[in-house]
Amino acid sequence: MGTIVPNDRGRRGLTYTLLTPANRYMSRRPDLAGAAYYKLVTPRLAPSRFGQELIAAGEDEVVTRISSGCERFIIGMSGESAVRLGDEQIVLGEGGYTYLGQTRDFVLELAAGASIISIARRYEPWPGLPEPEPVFGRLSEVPATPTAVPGLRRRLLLDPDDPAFDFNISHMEFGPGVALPQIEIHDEEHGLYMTSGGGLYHLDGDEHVVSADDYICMAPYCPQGFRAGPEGGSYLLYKDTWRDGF
Ligand code: UGY
Ligand code: MN
Repeated sequence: MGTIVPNDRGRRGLTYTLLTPANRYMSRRPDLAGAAYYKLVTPRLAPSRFGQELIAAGEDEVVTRISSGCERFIIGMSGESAVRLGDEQIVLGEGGYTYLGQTRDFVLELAAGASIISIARRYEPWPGLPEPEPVFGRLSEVPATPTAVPGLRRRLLLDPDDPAFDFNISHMEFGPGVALPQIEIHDEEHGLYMTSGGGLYHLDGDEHVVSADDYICMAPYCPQGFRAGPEGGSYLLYKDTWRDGF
């Protein structure tokens, strides 16, 4: 007997998953009829405390009201997308993003063919700190700050010094051959979406070739490291922050 079909790098490890475009499998939701809807991770993948999804409109536009009781980060990946908050329409488009606290109800609009990534989690309040106000920004306008590693720059899309946020989103940008300086092992979990280039990802003792549009979910304490390939690489990184993990 031969193999069923060749696998395409997708993997479910004990402390991580790697989802490639060829391994993703579409889900359905009543408000997203006609759209491609991929649940990259949900809290059903224990012990994940967040969800991340990719929504790509088909031939029809998507207009849906979101009132889930979660805080959300939404970033436009391609085409024309927008968020309507009360009377205000905030255009996202490629690289435009928003953070909306969990008490905000809003309408998400995607033109035909547009796509977005959305991240949601139940907000973990901290005594004395208010829910963060809505944030609107554009990836290209966030300063890319150099790190201790030459050739590695990081854009922080939410205010890293505001402890009211219980997560942050970074855009990590690696020059050709540039690597993280250590195999990190930490309590915070990650949702990682490769936005360009590629390289080699170390995940809990395994090494995987990764490229644009791959997705990795890392559980707490998943050993992790990355070296970019000859064209460099970048990824969007969710990381919980400012809380004690309990
Ligand atoms: O901030 C981080 O944890 C980051 N250095 N991790 C990663 O890129 N895998
Ligand atoms: Mn990390």
